[in-house]
Amino acid sequence: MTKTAFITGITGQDGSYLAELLLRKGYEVHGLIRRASTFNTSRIDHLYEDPHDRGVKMFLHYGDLSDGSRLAGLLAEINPDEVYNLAAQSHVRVSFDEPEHTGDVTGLGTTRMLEAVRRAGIDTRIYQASTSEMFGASPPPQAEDTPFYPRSPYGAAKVYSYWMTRNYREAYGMYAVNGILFNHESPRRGETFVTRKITRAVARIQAGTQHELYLGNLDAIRDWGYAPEYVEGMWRSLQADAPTDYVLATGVGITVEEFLAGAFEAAGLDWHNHVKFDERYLRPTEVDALIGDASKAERELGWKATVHGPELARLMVESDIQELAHEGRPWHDSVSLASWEA
Ligand code: NAP
Ligand code: F7E
Repeated sequence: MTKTAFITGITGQDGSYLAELLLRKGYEVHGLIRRASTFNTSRIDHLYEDPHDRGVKMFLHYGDLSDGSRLAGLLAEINPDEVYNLAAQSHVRVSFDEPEHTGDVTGLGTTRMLEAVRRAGIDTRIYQASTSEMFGASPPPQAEDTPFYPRSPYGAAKVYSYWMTRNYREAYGMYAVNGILFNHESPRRGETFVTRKITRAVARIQAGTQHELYLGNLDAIRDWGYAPEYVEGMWRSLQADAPTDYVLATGVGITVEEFLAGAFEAAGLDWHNHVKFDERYLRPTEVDALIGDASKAERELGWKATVHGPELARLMVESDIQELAHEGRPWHDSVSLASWEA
């Protein structure tokens, strides 16, 4: 029997990789997209099929996490086996500028999804994209039982979503799972997150079209993994017999400066010659160190991250150099995913 999945945030980094994965597994995939005045589907254009053709497996629906009645209508109509709630205002720094909007979408948006499923009365497994930002000031290593201490409006909104997901599981017996995701990156990473900001700049500096790169705090430690591996972990989390929450992380933490050095080295450059400080990239409250303990996911799901730190920096730099050389090329990744297709 063909399984059906509904993905919010399908146009984002993770949504695009997850859509690919589920299509490869034979799912019918439905995605929520926002109406925009310009095209916002560049990450999934290569998956698009004309809905007039026969045998189409991917369908896109306009909607927004701020619109509960639309979500309820779509959930009742699609009746998916699995829902992946990946949509969010996901930028930590921006959440300080837009705390109310972040609370509405990243926080209440999750409740709207959960409530839409509950009211539709459908038998659906739900994956909530929770985050290591919920741990905030709690020192590493962070695991499923580490106390939350969020340090941003984004982190606080995700803590609310985390508890709503658990509450719907406990109150209504719903199969609802939190994935506590540590940072994960890729050539499709949004251009204003620090890894991609760095790797795009490296490509431009090497090409001679950019000379300086302005950054904020270089001392923060992050546990950076590779996004395609994390969407595999999301899917595995929904295949378990019983719903429970899982940390997904590499277990390796490096500083922003170490990632920076690795990225510049990958192009034969020295970051000291190009990087300048700009305080606008500092956050009012910073998360100093996130290093995850994903042993539960390894034990119960057989999931283990294999790409991190310098290798990740290298593959993102290579991709940005190629992208600059061949503007408009289709998305491509340099690490084989074959081993993840269980
Ligand atoms: P992303 O690239 O920023 O994608 C976010 C997605 O959410 C986009 O598709 C965006 O649509 C959509 N979206 C934003 N506001 C929306 C709204 N009001 N209604 C409907 N859709 C909306 O994020 P990502 O890196 O793929 O992350 C996926 C999820 O995992 C997010 O919930 C994020 O908070 C969480 N997470 C990510 C990481 C990470 O390191 N990547 C770590 C922990 C947790 P547009 O394309 O139209 O903007
Ligand atoms: O910052 C520092 C910054 O914005 C990483 C999201 O996916 O992961 C992500 O959130 C670090 C921070 O990611 C710049 O201060 C220095 O310490 O790439 P980022 P993030 O804040 O860790 C979590 C797990 C999520 O859930 C989020 O959705 O880098 N940093 N200079 C900078 N950061 C940015 N963006 N820009 C700079 O110029």
